[in-house]
Amino acid sequence: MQGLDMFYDDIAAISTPPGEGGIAIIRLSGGQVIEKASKIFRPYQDGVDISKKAGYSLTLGWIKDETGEDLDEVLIALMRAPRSYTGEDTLEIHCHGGVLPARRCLETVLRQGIRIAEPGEFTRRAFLNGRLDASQAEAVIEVIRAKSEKSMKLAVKQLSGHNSEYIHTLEDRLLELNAMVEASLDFPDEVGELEYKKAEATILESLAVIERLIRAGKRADIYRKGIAAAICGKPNVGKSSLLNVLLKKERAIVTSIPGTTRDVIEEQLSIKGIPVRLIDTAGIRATEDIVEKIGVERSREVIREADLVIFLLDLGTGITAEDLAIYKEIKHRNLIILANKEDLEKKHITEDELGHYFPGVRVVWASAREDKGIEELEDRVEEMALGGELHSDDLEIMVNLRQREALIRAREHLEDVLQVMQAVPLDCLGVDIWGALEALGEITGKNLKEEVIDRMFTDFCIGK
Ligand SMILES: Nc1nc2c(ncn2[C@@H]2O[C@H](COP(=O)(O)OP(=O)(O)OP(=O)(O)O)[C@@H](O)[C@H]2O)c(=O)[nH]1
Ligand SMILES: [Mg+2]
Repeated sequence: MQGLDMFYDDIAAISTPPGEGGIAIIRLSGGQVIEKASKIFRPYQDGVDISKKAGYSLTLGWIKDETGEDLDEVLIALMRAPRSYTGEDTLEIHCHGGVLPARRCLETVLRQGIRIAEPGEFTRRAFLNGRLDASQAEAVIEVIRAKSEKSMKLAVKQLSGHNSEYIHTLEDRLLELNAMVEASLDFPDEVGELEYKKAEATILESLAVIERLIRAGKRADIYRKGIAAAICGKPNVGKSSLLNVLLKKERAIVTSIPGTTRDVIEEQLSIKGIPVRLIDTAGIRATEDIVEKIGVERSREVIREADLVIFLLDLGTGITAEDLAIYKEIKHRNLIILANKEDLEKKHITEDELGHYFPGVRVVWASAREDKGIEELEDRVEEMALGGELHSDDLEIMVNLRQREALIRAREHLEDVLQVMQAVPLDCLGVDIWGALEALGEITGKNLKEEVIDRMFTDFCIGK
């Protein structure tokens, strides 16, 4: 694909989000954009011509509208091919950050025979021009969309080429194996036991790496998408208090009157780097109050849809029939029990009772009011969210669905090689080794089909 860049037309888009801000940026990319922009730009300093300026330069001046009148005062940042985001000549117009200045500047730019960019088109060009590989290009949107520090960190690693390094190492290994296989074609008599052993070891090692990458992908998904956790329990157990202490702010009303929360309250927060949609619900009980009744119904719905349920018990009241009725509804869910109000002097629940009524459920002893045991709860939430995907040798990288599918195909090919290895001549293994290599190549973007490339950029915003 490289070398085609001269055939790409000139594109432009507003790269900053709509609305008011300090500045707005209109980004232009393509072979003629500097020339074209120079026609609508009046520099502050006489004699300055941006089309003559070097890359990485800034020029202050004015954008002129179609009548030649000054439209807005702007700063122009110039990046010349190939040292730009897209790999082409790129120019950014930094105008005042309002809806109108940005839109009017863009209109003026478009009048120069530059077309509006499609979503993700700048990054697509960066990929097609070899500035970023496929995995890195996909990381761009992950960085933009990151919902927690952790997912951002993972995305930045992907952007810096971390995933690709693993893939290249795997590719090197398999190419070496393939060379060995090919050598066996040329010198069949010299291929002995040793080669089989060596080939087998290489494949097993490669499979182990692929396995770890697939696992990392599953984990990363949780960091990327997050989970929904519902707090449930009978009235007055301290659900809203728990929401507040986890959020570290007084979000929900807390009173000693049972039935205080009547609606579902939702807040987004990050627990151990996992984006969590935390939902406080109305205390579940039979009630004649119409408003509360609707609230209870809504709570049930939310609890059904949550990935994780935090079930609160009150150490002050002991385990009641109400608790057991709620437990019956939720016992098949991903459950953590929080035995709340541990600060109370007199506790009416024992470990034995917990084991008896709620066998096999993890229990955290805590005080939402005094912020005790909350950290342990956070650890449990992390554990449950990652659902056994936690291993000490886990890779700290993000692997998206497209990449994971390619890894699974590579794994299948290598498993085939392993299976028939002893039965067929070494040279017959080449097909599957190449199959695995092709699948791995898709991750970094070698030989990607047009529609796959299209799909990669469907989530992007305009201007990126
Ligand atoms: N001693 C003690 N009291 C607590 C604790 N957590 C909550 N409470 C008290 O229990 C009462 C009810 O707390 P809420 O957080 O409103 O309980 P809730 O489960 O949201 O109640 P509803 O919204 O009515 O279902 C309040 O008086 C809280 O101060 C705790 O850890 N220890
Ligand atoms: Mg409440």
